[in-house]
Amino acid sequence: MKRALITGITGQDGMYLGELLLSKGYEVFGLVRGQNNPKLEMVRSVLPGAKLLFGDLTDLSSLLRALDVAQPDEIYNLGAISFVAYSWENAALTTDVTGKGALNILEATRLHSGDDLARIRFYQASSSEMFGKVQAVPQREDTLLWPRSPYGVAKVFAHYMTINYRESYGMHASSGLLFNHESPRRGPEFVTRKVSQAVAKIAAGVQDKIVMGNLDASRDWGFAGDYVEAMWLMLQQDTADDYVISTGETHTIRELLTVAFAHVGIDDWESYVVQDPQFMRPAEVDLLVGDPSKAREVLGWKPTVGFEELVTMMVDSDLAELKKHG
Ligand code: NDP
Ligand code: GDR
Repeated sequence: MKRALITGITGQDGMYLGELLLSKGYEVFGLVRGQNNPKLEMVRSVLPGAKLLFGDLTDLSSLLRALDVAQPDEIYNLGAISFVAYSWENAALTTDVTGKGALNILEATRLHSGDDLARIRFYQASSSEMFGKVQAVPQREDTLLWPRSPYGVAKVFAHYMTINYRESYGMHASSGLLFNHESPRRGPEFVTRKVSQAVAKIAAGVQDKIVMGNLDASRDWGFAGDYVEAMWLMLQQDTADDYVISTGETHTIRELLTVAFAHVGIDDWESYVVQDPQFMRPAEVDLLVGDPSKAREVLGWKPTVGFEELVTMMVDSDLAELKKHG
């Protein structure tokens, strides 16, 4: 039985990845920061077989302790401060967790591995946000990185540290340059879930407006369930490498609003949307669209859920949630 340690198991991806690994017969260990996290209840119900260990990416000794208990064959570093807008408010903390936290877990893995440094397979959650002010369309593994947020800068540091540990120590460390991926488990602060929740409430007559930021940005949105499969595939390869994971399609926030509102029978979405500068970012990433050819050719990976299906799945889930709670 293989053993895996997931940091960020209480997040959207952590839960999907945990389900995938449990279904493949893995023993799953998840790093959690404390008892008071309201998401723990959901983790325990979605991942009943997972063992939760206390630790924090900013605390190297806690990571070493977790590795000692878990004795993992595979480590998935998904833990991060991941909300881009928040990263301007807390740039230093974002750097510590999202950037230096990755270095801490790489270093803990190196120290724990002993003489056989390629024994443990390591996954780093890199991001399309690293492309920032994009230097090529579509973006590929070798496109120049130009991050536009403190979060993006921290992810670039973590990305190159992962490559550096692979090149310096021969570690089996791979990095997935994942484009935006969403699901009914997406945090409510991210734009897709903010829209799906608001549209469900507007359709139910319990909310009348949604307050938004920039509607012109374009994102390459896929389904989180598909994307965790790509993470696992990367660690099953003989050689560690870096891969873009995306759908290859891009859509604006306006298109997101159009599809979500149309799904509940509302065609004039503009009458429900208010723009407010508080949701505009100091620097925006205008256009993301990834080229997933390498992942398709080497990993045999391809997305199964398209944009409209993803948006309607999220709206339906929020409608069902509202109904459940009366
Ligand atoms: P979430 O924001 O849903 O989850 C983030 C996780 O990180 C949570 O489990 C959180 O735990 C944990 N975490 C936060 N701070 C720390 C810390 N100091 N030590 C340990 N863990 C911590 O993110 P997603 O699931 O959406 O994303 C997973 C990873 O993939 C992240 O690294 C993200 O940056 C990256 N990514 C995500 C993309 C996406 O579109 N979803 C695209 C590309 C990359 P807690 O519950 O305690 O706060
Ligand atoms: P992003 O996702 O920044 O791409 O990072 P988010 O959903 O927050 O924003 C996407 C785009 O929507 C615009 N936008 C708004 N965004 C939010 N959150 N709220 C609004 O009201 C709003 N109005 C417009 C934003 O300006 C932006 O252009 C996500 C995170 O999961 C990162 O961790 C991950 O690395 C990247 O995706 C890839």
